[in-house]
Amino acid sequence: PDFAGTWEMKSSENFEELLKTLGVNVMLRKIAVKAASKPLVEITQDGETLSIKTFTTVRTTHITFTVGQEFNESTVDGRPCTSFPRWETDSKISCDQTLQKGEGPKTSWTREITAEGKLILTMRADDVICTRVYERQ
Ligand code: R12
Repeated sequence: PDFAGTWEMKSSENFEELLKTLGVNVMLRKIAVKAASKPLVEITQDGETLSIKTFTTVRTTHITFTVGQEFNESTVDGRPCTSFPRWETDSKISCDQTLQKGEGPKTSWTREITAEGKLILTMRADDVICTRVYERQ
């Protein structure tokens, strides 16, 4: 599938609940929820190698990975983790995260391109799943 493009978010569910589960305090949560309500995502792709830049007013992240190969990133609350992305279906990448230090909720994300050409991001912490739908700009 083609993940490449400049994406804007159309809907988001459970983002604050996700941060709560991760133990983010209420002040940071409010700032993060506001900032994360208008993100911009730029993805470039070369085969199974993806580069994903996520821009918000308070934080910009950039990850590059190849499906099937471990890489280092940070959880959404900023803790360094090792991630293992794999194909869950032929259009969906599923990525389990392992914290590099300390304990915390079990986290993972998925990114999927739908038949309608939307990008669906899910982020999970224990039993809380945040779902965010993006469309190409
Ligand atoms: C914390 C600090 C910050 C944030 C948190 C804890 C903010 C995180 C933000 C995340 C955005 C995620 C997006 C995901 C996506 C935009 C703003 C939570 C700055 O300690 O849709 O890909 C310092």
